[in-house]
Amino acid sequence: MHLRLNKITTNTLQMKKYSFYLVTLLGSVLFLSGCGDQNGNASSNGALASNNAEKVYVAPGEHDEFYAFMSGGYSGNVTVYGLPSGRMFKEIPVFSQFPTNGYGYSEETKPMLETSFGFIPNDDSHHPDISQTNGELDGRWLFINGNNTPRIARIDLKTFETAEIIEVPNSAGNHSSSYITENSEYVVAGTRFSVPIPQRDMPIKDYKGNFKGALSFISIEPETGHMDIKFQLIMPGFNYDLSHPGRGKSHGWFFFTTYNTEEANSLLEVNASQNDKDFIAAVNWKKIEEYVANGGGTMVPANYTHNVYSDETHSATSTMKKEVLTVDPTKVPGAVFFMPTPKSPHGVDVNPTGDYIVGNGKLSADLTVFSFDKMIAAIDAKKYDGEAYGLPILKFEDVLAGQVKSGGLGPLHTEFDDKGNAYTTFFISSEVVKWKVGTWEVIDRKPTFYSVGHCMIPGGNSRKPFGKYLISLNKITKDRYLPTGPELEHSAQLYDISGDKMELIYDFPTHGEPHYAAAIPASILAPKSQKIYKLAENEHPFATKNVSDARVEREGNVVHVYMAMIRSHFTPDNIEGIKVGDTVYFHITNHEQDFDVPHGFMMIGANNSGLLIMPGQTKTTVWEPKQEGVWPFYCTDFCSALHQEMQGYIRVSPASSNLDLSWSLGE
Ligand code: RUQ
Ligand code: CUA
Repeated sequence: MHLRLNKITTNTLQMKKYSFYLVTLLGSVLFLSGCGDQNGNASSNGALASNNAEKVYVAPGEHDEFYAFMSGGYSGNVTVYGLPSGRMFKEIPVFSQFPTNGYGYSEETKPMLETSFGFIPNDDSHHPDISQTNGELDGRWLFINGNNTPRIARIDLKTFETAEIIEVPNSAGNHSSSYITENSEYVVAGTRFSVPIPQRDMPIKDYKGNFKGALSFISIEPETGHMDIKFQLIMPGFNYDLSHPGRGKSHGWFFFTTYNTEEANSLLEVNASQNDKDFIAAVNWKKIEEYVANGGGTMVPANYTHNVYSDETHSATSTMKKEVLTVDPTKVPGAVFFMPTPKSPHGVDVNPTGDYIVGNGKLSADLTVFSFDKMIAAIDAKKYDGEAYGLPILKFEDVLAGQVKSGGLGPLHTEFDDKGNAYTTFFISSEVVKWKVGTWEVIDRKPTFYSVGHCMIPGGNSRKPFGKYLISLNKITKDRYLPTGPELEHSAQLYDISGDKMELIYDFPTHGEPHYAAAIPASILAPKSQKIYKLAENEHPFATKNVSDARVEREGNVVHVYMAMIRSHFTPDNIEGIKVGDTVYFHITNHEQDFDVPHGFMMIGANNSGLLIMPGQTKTTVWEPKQEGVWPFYCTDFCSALHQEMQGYIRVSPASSNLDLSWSLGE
């Protein structure tokens, strides 16, 4: 007990040091009052309460209450955790090649990573969001943005696999993404960097007034989930940082934060902080939808890929799309308004009823809360405070609902519980602050260790949050865990928010850099989780559905191996007649029809990843034998007591050899 208390005191001191460093760095005159409060809180830190161990303990064989999907940041992927245990269940490959199971390496999944720039092996994934029906999580799909090469991915929550990726043209730094409207009509993707539209060779100094920012509304087909860019709003050349949908009464609107309304192109850390206020852009997407339905907008040439994975063929296809519908917002009166928001806002968040829009000005101590009703009243009264590039600016005082005098520094993101409370993370003062929606009073604050980015409450971005836990997704990990050299995993912290005061109950490391996360009760997802792929429904063109069909075929220098696998044998397991210079495709079908019996495949010297093949599935890897000899392959997944026997040989002859193909079928 005593030791842990010391540890917390040390951490608090280091946190203060770190905070100080950052504040100094910012060269800001912001005050430091937030830290004083934290000292008091740290000594009554919830981690000392003995029953906290029970709160996070999920006994062996028991299941967690929530699934949490964490973005992987620069890993490009999504990781799946259980709450409250913090146990990691799966890493879902999305935008990155993943040698663990061959995603992005197998012939079937390579098309998933095709873009207009060619094949891209990775990305930076930021903000997952779960599909909704009537504003509540429905657990069908998870969407996430690729930030670097602008893309949106859809993950199927039956298979926990990436099912679709669409590229977003006219965008760069796809950050104000991938948020869902309350009936999953659209997943929205906004550009962070404004760029020349269309892209062209021009001087960077001519940015101002010439670069533009695209906000893309991507429709979601209600049955299949298939995505299609319905329209792109071509906005002024600001940076569009984050966004959230309206809900309830504000359904039909979407809110985007902007910064760099100065339109600086260099030294942004100084030049983009000149304006006291940037904007939250309020977009009436229903109005634009109507405009487009009546033939509005301009179809322009564009190149972007649409990659779709099929569970029937176990293969992805990549299609290059050639045009996109753009909309000039000044041509749609009543569609876009700017609300002035202090101090370079980062997150913009909408409360569960849809009444309030919270702007988190990251160079500020206060939060700015706008009223949706007041916004509509100001729009109806046409009370404007000038315009920016032809788009009306509303008067700050007219739309302001209240300000949260937080006492914290560097607010980034806000989430909501089901009891009318909001929770905001503060990066600089390293804390989560709980406040009351409507009275704007601060109710509680707890330190995070350290430098928190997003926080997340299951369903916190919906009409129906599950306000039992909050996770803070922290950037700095040092001294929370055993050191692992200079590179540390980031750290998540779990707070019990069921009472009046938040209690820190658990720490756990996360993979990559989780920005946002999304969580859902396990009771919604677990019963639907798919266990196998049915072999009878496998429509892969190279599937070997009967072991007797296993064979090897040559077409010139290309050899196709139709291979089947079942505990604990490959058919065929001996192949002769392969030659140096051949390209050999192994099309391997797993004949198991039991849950959790994958087999693996690796071939010595293959310049490729191995495969991990699920029951009923077919996957293909390519091998180019470079040396004569007899070369083994084997199963990489310990699948039975005879797993070590699951192996085979390939005889490779010189390029000039006349040896005919032959293979063993185990007769
Ligand atoms: S985000 S915290 Cu605020 Cu994309 Cu990272
Ligand atoms: Cu199959 Cu080990």
